[in-house]
Amino acid sequence: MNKREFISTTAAIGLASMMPLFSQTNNKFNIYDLNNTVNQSGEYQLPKLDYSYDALEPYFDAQTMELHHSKHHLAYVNGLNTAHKKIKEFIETGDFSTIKHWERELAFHGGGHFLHSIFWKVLSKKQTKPSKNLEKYINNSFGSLDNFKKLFKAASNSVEGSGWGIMHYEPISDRLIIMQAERQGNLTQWVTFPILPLDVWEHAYYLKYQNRRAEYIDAFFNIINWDYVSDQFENILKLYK
Ligand code: MN3
Repeated sequence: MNKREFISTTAAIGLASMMPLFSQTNNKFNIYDLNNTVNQSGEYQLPKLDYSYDALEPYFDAQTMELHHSKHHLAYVNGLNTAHKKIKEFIETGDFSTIKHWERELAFHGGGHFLHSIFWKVLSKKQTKPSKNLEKYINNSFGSLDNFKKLFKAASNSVEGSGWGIMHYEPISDRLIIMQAERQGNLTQWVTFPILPLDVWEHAYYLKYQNRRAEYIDAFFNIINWDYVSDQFENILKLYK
């Protein structure tokens, strides 16, 4: 009996408690190239990086990259799996008394897992440029690539406490916007696609840049993987055009 048959059989004979913790996924989500963030049995997993920890030196140092990926990101993956497990238990027991806490955990660790997964992808030392179409959107939305950098830097640099600066595509207005996200998601809005996230938590830069977040942001501009950003932007546009 394969897994799918097992699920339908157990459901059919009413053994809901025997259902696997995570439902199987199709892994057909093409945007962001993030299929390696969930395994075949539906559990979240730490994605492998497309490059070595020292690949972004001297902009992002190897020690920070290793800690950031193998410790910090892994903690979000584990936290997200735990939150799913707990919420599944609530469904089974009917006791939702601590749901508020675990919904916060779900959002916090889920935000952490997916933003970091995209963050690793938007980094490269290949000296790439935005595609023609993305450049057109950047120009229409901000005036120029230079203006984009000014706004992105100001927004990222002024995030209060831990969080992110993120360029999003907003389908409703068909333009790009830049938003801050406190922690892993506060201050965001819905129905937008993050296409260029920058982690501005201290753990992302403190070893090398200490309190000089602005220098860290400048370093980031040197290693943006515009090929990836452009490709994912095109994938998102295809959903709407
Ligand atoms: Mn981080």
